[in-house]
Amino acid sequence: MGHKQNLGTTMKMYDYPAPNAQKVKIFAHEKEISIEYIPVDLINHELRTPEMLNKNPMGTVPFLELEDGEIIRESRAIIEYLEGIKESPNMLGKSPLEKARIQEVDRLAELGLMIELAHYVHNISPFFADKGPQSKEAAEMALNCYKKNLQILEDSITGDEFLIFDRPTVADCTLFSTFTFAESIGVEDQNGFSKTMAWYKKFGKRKSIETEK
Ligand SMILES: N[C@@H](CCC(=O)N[C@@H](CS)C(=O)NCC(=O)O)C(=O)O
Repeated sequence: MGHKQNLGTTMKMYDYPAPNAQKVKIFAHEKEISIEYIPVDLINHELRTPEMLNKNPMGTVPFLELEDGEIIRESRAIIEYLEGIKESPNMLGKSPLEKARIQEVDRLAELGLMIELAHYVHNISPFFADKGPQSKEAAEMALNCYKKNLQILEDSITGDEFLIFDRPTVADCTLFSTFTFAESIGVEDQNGFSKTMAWYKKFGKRKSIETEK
């Protein structure tokens, strides 16, 4: 496998301080995979230049450019590629049941929390006002879903240091970047959940987070 031999050489990740990119960076730091991070000026539409759209027609970050020019889009696809080229530490699950359990928490963090926050901010923030109609009701509905899913998360945390099992998994990376995002848009509902917050504080002290800052 050629890509295994190229591990940590000159992969580039196009990057902006936003949750999907941050999730991948924390994951790569946890696995100690070295990547060159290329900052993209998302606010000034650098993702919409022909050169960038040629690399990623979706016009989003993150995307990963391999040494041979292959481009991998979608944060989850990048994460699976990184797990494939460096299997240890395992962060996506070893047995079928572990994989399923990790995926359950990760999907809750991504679809139940991160995406609801994105719906909320798209419907409330002046920054998105020219992107289409906004609705206060839709914003409120998204925030209500966010709060409901926080309770489900709180009840499902089985670990102390990590969300699930006794090691970091992709779910920790997704949730940490989601809460960073929540703080950046002024959403504080997560603060009321004690197990969740205890995890957030502990995970925030990891080297992967220090490196990410
Ligand atoms: N499903 C994609 C979503 C990527 C995404 O929405 N990225 C946001 C930042 S977190 C972005 O680039 N937004 C810019 C835009 O939509 O114009 C993934 O997980 O990689």
